[in-house]
Amino acid sequence: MNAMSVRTQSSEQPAEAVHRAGFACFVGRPNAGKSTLTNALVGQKVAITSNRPQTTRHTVRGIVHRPDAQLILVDTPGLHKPRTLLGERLNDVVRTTWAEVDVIGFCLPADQKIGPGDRFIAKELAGIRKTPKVAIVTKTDLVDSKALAEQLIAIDQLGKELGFEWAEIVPVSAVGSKQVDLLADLLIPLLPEGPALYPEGDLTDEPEQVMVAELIREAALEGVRDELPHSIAVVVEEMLPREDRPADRPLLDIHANLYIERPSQKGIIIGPKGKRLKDVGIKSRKQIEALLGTPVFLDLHVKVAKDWQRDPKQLRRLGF
Ligand SMILES: Nc1nc2c(ncn2[C@@H]2O[C@H](COP(=O)(O)OP(=O)(O)OP(=O)(O)O)[C@@H](O)[C@H]2O)c(=O)[nH]1
Ligand SMILES: [Mg+2]
Repeated sequence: MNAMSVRTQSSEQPAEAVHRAGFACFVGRPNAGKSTLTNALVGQKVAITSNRPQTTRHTVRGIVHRPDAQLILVDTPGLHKPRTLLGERLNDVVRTTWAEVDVIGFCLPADQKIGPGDRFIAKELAGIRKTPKVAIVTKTDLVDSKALAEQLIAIDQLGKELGFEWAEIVPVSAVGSKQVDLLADLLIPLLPEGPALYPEGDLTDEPEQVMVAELIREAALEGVRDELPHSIAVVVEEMLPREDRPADRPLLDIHANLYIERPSQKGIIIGPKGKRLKDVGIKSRKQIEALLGTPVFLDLHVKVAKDWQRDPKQLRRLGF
């Protein structure tokens, strides 16, 4: 099979009686588009996304159900040069994950030349001999066909330099919904035969409390700059149905803390007259209500957890 071919429609598989189920992880530099692609394949938001690097901070499983297969995607944090203890922990999570899955999907954005960060990851992947590696060129909507072709050739070359062949090289656009289904078609044959691992209809195994915290963090990431995105952490302390509500008008009380690292960051997060924090609350509440299917009262507080990215004790408290 020619791994370089850009297929515009699903490759026709012969009807197979076997059922496959297994894990494919997405790895790559921060901001490569891993979480957006995970969501596009699952057909629902299971992982938060942002244009800030290092948005994802834990592995998120998204489940794709097909009649002939169950493809469990494991979205991972972007692998990067760590500057904090948090960064080291995130990289450890990625390395543990790719050692455990059936297929590795290495995401490289179409609009950026292969850089030292990508080479570093590819070199490590070369060491994992037993696992098939699929190169995924993301964000193809951002480039023309000539640039895309050059990127495909460069990626093929990268594999050869490191002494391995990609099982496939697949260009996709998660935002433009291009070749996303094809990617699933190509990943599934690389999974082992076996029965479904998750119940029909489950799209993720993220606990609700974690998803809620992530939606708040996603809203808080929007519009903040510099180091601030890295400094934000969110913990949902409590989710309880409000007592004394009529059965047809339930309300869920959610108490959440938004942590930052320094007192000086408080003003930025809260904004003039509290406007920013209020907007974060409104925006995330809408998403939380859609996720949980119930009206929500969101009680959001900003707290300082001094230098939490570097402090093992604080990291543990925040769930890392
Ligand atoms: N134009 C375009 N933008 C995309 C596409 N996929 C992702 N993006 C954008 O790229 C940015 C990063 O996307 P994420 O999915 O959060 O990237 P990630 O690889 O999960 O990043 P980390 O979690 O930080 O490692 C976001 O602003 C996305 O909207 C795509 O197919 N086309
Ligand atoms: Mg991500």
